[in-house]
Amino acid sequence: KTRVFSGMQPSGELHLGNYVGALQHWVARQDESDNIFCIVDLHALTIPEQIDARALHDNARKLAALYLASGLDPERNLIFIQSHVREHSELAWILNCATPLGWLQRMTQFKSKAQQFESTGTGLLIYPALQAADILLYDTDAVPVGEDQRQHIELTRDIAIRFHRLFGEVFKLPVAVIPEVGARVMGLDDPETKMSKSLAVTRPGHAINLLDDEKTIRKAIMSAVTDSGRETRFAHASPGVRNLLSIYQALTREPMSAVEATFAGQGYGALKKALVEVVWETLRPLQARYHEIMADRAGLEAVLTRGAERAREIASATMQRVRDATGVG
Ligand code: AQP
Repeated sequence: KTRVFSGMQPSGELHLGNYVGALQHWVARQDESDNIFCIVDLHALTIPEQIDARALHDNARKLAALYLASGLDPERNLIFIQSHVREHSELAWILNCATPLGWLQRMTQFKSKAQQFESTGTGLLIYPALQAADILLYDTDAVPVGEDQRQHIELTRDIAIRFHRLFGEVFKLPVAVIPEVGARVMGLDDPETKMSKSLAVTRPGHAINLLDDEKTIRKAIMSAVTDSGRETRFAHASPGVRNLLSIYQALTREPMSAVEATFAGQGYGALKKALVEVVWETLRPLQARYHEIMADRAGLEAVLTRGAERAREIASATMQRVRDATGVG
């Protein structure tokens, strides 16, 4: 079976972009592959100014609960917290040594995040090598992610290839799997900017969080930026309208032509109202399951402990191959 690996940072609540671009697809395809889904808490440390120890610890559990509440079955998917498996940090160091500095400095996510903060930690720069370690440890074939991660997965392949040239073949080369619809959900308040966790903190109306109540969702969608026309065909719509149509299409899984037929000749008010309904129909049951899961913290910890044990078995075998190839250990 194809080995699938992906993860998310516990750096705040998940938003609809994370769900539509990644999580929804993990759930939909969970029977097709051998799946490993990680909560990448070490990655959240890359912006240390934003870290509160208790909140990070809690957010990792909340993110695990959101994975389960979205429909990932812990029996069919290996779910664990990255820092519980020490091999991630160990392999990251070795991959850092094999990664030319220029490759990391070229990453668009690094460039844009480095601009947002007064001082930049080294972790922000070398984050993609840790991500490469996450993926390569598990002999991953496919990494289902949103469009913004395409460059990092390509870098993962390049790092593996360079490692192979230096030390010999050890890793499987993974490919990014990016959905056709909803791979880049844009901010509702600004359709030129990607919907993002960090912007959602300071800009109400930018994102819809998976745990938002109906009123907040309605307000964000009804005030989403559109234009003064009535164009609801994908190819001709303005960026704001296209964003709403794409979210609608991703959540209903209707073909583009059916979505266009539904809204043909209607104003944007009708599209927004329909979208509020579709989003709430998706999130209401998800939230109910989330609260049930969070009420059974022992059950959740058990899933994560079991996940880490199974992950460690795979990761330690790969690390042994890396130690043999490099001569450390
Ligand atoms: N706007 C988006 N549209 C579609 N997919 C998206 N993803 C993120 N934003 C969008 C995908 O969600 C997964 C989450 O990965 P992450 O936790 O590493 O998220 P991130 O890229 O750091 O998320 P944010 O929200 O954009 O956070 P900040 O503000 O910190 O940069 C990935 O598969 C990602 O592609």
